[in-house]
Amino acid sequence: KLLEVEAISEDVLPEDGRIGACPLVGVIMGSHSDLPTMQDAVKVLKEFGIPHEVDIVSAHRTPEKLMTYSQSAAGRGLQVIIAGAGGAAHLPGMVAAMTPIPVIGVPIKTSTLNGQDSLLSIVQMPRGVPVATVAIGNATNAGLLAVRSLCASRPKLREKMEEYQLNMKKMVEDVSASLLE
Ligand code: RP5
Repeated sequence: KLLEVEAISEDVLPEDGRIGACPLVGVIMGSHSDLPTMQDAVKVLKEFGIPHEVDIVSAHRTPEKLMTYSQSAAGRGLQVIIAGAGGAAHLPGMVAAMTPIPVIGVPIKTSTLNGQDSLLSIVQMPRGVPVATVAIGNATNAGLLAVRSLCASRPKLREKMEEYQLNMKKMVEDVSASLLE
């Protein structure tokens, strides 16, 4: 079963502690075949202790579910949706059309056009209906972007993100130093 709700970490609670144990981020994808890519977003959310849910929602194969999911997302407490799709990748855009919360689109790499089809389908949204599109296959950045968007009202989470960035910087510096040895 793909739908999962992780336990809430105290780090992600806003100052007033309003939010209960409901997922803050929804990770959805057009097909089970997108899961290996989308797992990277889930991994980031787990690392930062963000309560999240994962599900398959297809714009073309399960249109009714797409509508129910998108229209109920904000009311259920979701604050960001990460949507991955490949080929004629209409899922992120259609979700964005039916929810007021931010949608991050992940273009899935395809075998025929290397994901350029997915990228263009997701990124070329009309004015008024934004989808924040990450690079082809880069679900890690989608996860990080979701965490960053939750940081504004969560100081402890912001600290964790700053720590993540410092670690990354240190790793690059260490590699540079080892090259000079
Ligand atoms: C899209 O079609 C999915 O997002 C997936 O990337 C692609 C192929 O789906 P499958 O035929 O592998 O289920 O809707």
